[in-house]
Amino acid sequence: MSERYDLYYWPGIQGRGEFPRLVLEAAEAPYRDMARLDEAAGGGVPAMMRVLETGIGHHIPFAPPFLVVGDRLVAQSAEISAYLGERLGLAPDTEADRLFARTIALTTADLVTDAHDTHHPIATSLYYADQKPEALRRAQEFRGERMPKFLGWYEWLLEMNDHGVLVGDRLTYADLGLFQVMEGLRYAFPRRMGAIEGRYPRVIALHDAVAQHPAVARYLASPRRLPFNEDGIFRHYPELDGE
Ligand SMILES: N[C@@H](CCC(=O)N[C@@H](CS)C(=O)NCC(=O)O)C(=O)O
Repeated sequence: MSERYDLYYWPGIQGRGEFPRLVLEAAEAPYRDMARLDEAAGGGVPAMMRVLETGIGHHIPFAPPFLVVGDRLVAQSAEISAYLGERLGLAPDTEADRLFARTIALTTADLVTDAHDTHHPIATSLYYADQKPEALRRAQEFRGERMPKFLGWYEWLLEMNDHGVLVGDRLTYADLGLFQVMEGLRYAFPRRMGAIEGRYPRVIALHDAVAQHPAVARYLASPRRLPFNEDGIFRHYPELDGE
């Protein structure tokens, strides 16, 4: 497959762009990370805005991340990951498993939104400082109810499958997504994760296996992998964390 993949997203953060980016990196696919390409070379925010305003053909994405491959445009982090995974050998084989991999990726996207909403429970357009009381309540609920519910579900899927992956018998984009949320949750909620992650040994084993995947390990050690920060989805505000 010699087609080039152009991934568009905001520069400076991992954010939701990191989900398709990990698929491209794990598959060692030829891709341009448009967020990190110089504006002078046709990348950066202006390039992203151009596609958001004019689309590719009549296909206009609602929000980044989105992927452009020739005359095709795909948006939604889970949908891009599925598209790439299925083309690049990081998806299961059977239709039943492929559908379930999509189900997992979409559920992971829901978890990402829940994590985002801990620091922006009222409006993305407002500063965190302007919605802090609501954020404190939302984060408490997220830590107490949502984190164990999501992590327990992943653990259960791994318990049901003998292959050490969430679906099918080899690593897929669904597993890469779980790796990324584990990284994000550990960054944003280190105290909570320290208190509960021992309950999910299979999730941790899969996270560690992904980190050791040769192409992923090379990517993680490279400058292409940005550190988490307080502009992204997973933010470490100590007051939102707790055991
Ligand atoms: N469900 C979408 C959410 C996309 C999204 O919320 N993108 C953010 C950046 S992470 C954005 O720039 N949104 C602009 C907006 O919603 O107006 C996905 O998973 O890709």
